Amino acid sequence: MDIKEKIKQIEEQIENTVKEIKSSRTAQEIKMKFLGKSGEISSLMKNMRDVPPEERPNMGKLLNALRQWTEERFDKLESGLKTIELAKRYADEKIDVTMPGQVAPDGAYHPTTLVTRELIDIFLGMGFEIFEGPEIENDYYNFTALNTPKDHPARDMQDTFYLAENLLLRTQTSSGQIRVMENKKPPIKILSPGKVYRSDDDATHSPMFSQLEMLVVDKGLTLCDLQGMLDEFVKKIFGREVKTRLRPSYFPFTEPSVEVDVSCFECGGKGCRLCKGTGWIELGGAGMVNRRVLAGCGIDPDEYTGFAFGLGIERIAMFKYGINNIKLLYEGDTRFLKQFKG
Ligand code: FA5
Repeated sequence: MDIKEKIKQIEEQIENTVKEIKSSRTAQEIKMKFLGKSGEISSLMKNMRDVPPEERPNMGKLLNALRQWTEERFDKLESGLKTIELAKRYADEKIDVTMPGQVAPDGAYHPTTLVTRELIDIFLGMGFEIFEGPEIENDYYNFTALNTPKDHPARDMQDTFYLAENLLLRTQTSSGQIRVMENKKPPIKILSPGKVYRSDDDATHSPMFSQLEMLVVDKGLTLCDLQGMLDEFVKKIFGREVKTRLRPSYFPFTEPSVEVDVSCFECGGKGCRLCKGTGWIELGGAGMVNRRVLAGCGIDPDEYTGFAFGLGIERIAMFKYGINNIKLLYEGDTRFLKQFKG
């Protein structure tokens, strides 16, 4: 076929194709079909080799003109389509700033989080450091090192979830005491908050709950130091008029051991429903760290003494906010939770 005729045919083909193109992207793709390396115009150019030398200059001119025309034709089309596309995008994304916005509901901190933060804040103010131990513990840290070897009757005080023979869900944050004392020499002043697990389930007991452990080890500490610190802590969290009382108790890892009570902040100690008529509310367990526990961690019990205290965080949240069933703290019911918006 005559080259001029071929060029004309390509031009017509381009004009027909261009009419069908609706997007700048297609325009770009089709342009490459004509002008790309294996495009139609490029293959015509390659055929120049077979043209007699005297016709080459003229033919070269014609083909260059075709290439330039094609390029311009597509560029014009593409830029026209881009303008239309941009205008459409602007129209689609147009925002009426005078429309009322969609307000996302505000979240609120969970009461357990609020109380945990408040407790931590108080102790940090007294110079404590935070230590977080693992929730999956081995038998040694949760029991044996806490002077509760296998077959010790005190193991029955807590119903344990075992994962394997030596692996369990920790029943108390006291396991953190050992992990700290093994790695740090006195003076020690740590606070260890976290989740603990026991096979317990009623209105005031949950299988998963949170504890806060406090441990101080130094030279010359006595039960009076423990009482002084608890007094200060209780006044900060419940108010200056609230009193503290220590009652004899038993924990294998403390000697002597005490139960810490506070005077009922609802009735001031006269007796009411909250304190079940006793005038006192139980906060948690405490005591002087047992000599055997200190020695087992490589701390000389003749040189150092220590005291520890462990409380249930949900229990404090229940007292503080008047919550009568611990389950409410785990159900995630927003009607309950939004009442704690700070
Ligand atoms: C202990 O767990 C000791 N490790 C505390 C301790 C620490 C003693 C340091 C001495 C020195 P106890 O089992 O009493 O003690 O638990 C402490 C607190 O956890 C309780 O006073 C109670 O507030 C809370 N608690 C216990 N079981 C549950 C439960 N199932 N659900 C919610 N709170 C619980």
